[in-house]
This record gives sequence, C-alpha cells and structure tokens, in this order.
Amino acid sequence: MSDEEDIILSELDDEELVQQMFDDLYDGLKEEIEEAVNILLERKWAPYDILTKALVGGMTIVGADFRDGILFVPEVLLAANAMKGGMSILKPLLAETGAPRMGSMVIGTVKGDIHDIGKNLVAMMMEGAGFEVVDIGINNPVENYLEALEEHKPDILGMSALLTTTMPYMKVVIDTMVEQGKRDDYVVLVGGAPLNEEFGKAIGADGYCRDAAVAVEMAKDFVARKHNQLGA
Ligand code: B1M
Repeated sequence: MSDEEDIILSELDDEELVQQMFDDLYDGLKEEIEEAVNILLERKWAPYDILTKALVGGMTIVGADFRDGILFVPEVLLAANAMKGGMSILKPLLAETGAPRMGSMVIGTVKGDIHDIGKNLVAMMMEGAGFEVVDIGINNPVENYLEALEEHKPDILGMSALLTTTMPYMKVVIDTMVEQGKRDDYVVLVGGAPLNEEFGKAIGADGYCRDAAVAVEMAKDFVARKHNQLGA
C-alpha cells in the first residue's frame, strides 16, 4: 500500500488539508479534491476561499511545472478535471448569494483557445454577484460573439484568452464590433493570464480584469455608471 492510500483527509488540519489538495490536484485526483472541498465546507470555509486558496493555488503549481516541462498536457488535463470537480461543488454556493440582479454578461474564450477554467470561474463569480451570465464556451470565432450579443443583448461582453497566440483575436472581435457600429452598445471586459492592462487598452477594451474578483468589481462599476448616465 502506498503512503497516499493511508491519508485520511478528514483527519488533516486545515493547513495540511490544503497542502494535500495541492498534491491531489497535481495528481489529477478528482474524487479526493471533491472530498476535500466538502470537508472545508463542513469546516465553515467560505466557498470563495476554497476556490482561491486551495483550487487556484493548486493550479498555479500545476501551471509552473507545465511551463517548465515537468508536467505535460495529459497530466494537466487530469488536474483541470479535478479542479472542475471541486468547482462544480462550489458553483451553486457562489451563485446563490441572494445578490440583487445587477445586469447581464455574455462570456466566452476566443477562437483557437480551449482554456476554460478561468472563464468558468469568472462566470461563477459574476452569477454570485447577481449578474445573469450566458457562457458561450471555448474556441469562439467572432460570429459566435456577435450572435450571442444580438440574441441576449447583455450589458457586458467578456472575453478570455490564455495563450499569447490567441489573445490578439480579442482585437478582431472588438474591431468587428466597431465596423458594425455595435461597439458602444456594450462594455467589453477582457481577461486571461497573458494579458495586461496595456494590452486591454491597446485593443480597445473597456477594462482588463486580472482575476475574477476584479471582473466582478469592474462589471458592477460599469453597470452602475451606465445606470447613472441613463438616469441623468
Ligand atoms: Co494550457 N497553457 N495549453 N492547458 N495551461 C497555459 C495557459 C500556459 C501559460 C502554461 C505554461 O506554459 N506555463 C501556456 C501558454 C503560454 C503562452 O501562450 N504564453 C499553455 C500552453 C502552451 C498550452 C498548449 C499550447 C500546450 C500544448 O498543447 N503544447 C495547449 C493549447 C490548447 C489550446 O487552447 N488551443 C494547452 C492546453 C491546456 C489543457 C487543455 C491541458 C489545460 C486546459 C484545460 C481547461 O481549461 N479546461 C491547460 C491548462 C490547465 C493550463 C494552465 C496550467 C492553467 C490555466 C488555468 O486554468 N488556470 C496554464 C498555466 C497558467 O495559466 N499559469 C496553461 C487557473 C485559472 C483560474 O486561471 O485561467 O488565468 P486563469 O483565469 C483567471 C484570470 O486570468 C482571469 O480570471 C480568472 C480567475 O481568477 N480571467 C478572466 C481569465 N479569463 C477571464 C475573462 C474575463 C475576466 C477575467 O472576462 C471578463
């Protein structure tokens, strides 16, 4: 029997449990991650803290070893799958905060890019803050964004890109909106690990969101401003 089989998650203290979650996420152990999330919830951890301190924290370690060639795509896929298992437990808890309805958002990952964990997290947090969110998934060409905007008429368009090769596509979407005279109808927020504020400005977005919490704050801010303008 290996050492790992001897570990009883519920017997670990919080700090040890979070460390163990980092290991289990790294090893792509979905059931263990789900069990640990439930244990932390029973211990009255806030869902947001579990998300950021345990799950995102663990994924950061995976990301570093992926970058350094220690982990490869199949292992990272397993880690992502384990992370999604944990996120699915937290999703209803983050969404049901009873926050008043704030506005609406269409969000999707751009063409050529299949990363969706960050986008999903933003969607979850936005729902929790009272936004209605239409998630159009991954690998979206400009037509998908335009169709979704037409159909749902959201306040905000959110775009996610995790690759330096796909982030320029955000400009394609924004430029097309400009060409079609639709740019000013929406607040455009962008995010993803390789982006920064300068890039957001350069492509003509209204805001660059470093993380999901910033996305929520910016979205609230823009919607409040829009309502003030309408009321003025
Ligand atoms: Co990919 N991958 N990956 N990968 N992957 C990165 C992004 C990379 C940085 C890893 C590395 O080398 N260190 C690197 C990109 C390098 C670069 O371009 N500079 C990389 C690469 C190279 C690749 C492939 C090309 C690998 C290959 O095939 N050789 C390939 C590309 C596939 C494709 O998209 N076409 C690939 C594939 C994959 C997997 C499929 C294995 C898997 C994705 C699974 C999935 O998402 N379902 C994967 C993963 C998991 C990662 C890392 C390890 C983790 C990403 C993640 O989920 N982070 C990542 C390393 C890293 O980012 N450090 C990496 C956790 C998440 C919560 O954070 O997504 O940053 P993040 O989201 C944050 C913020 O950025 C922000 O808020 C979120 C929450 O706080 N945010 C937004 C994100 N989107 C937003 C949208 C908004 C607002 C805020 O709208 C308003």
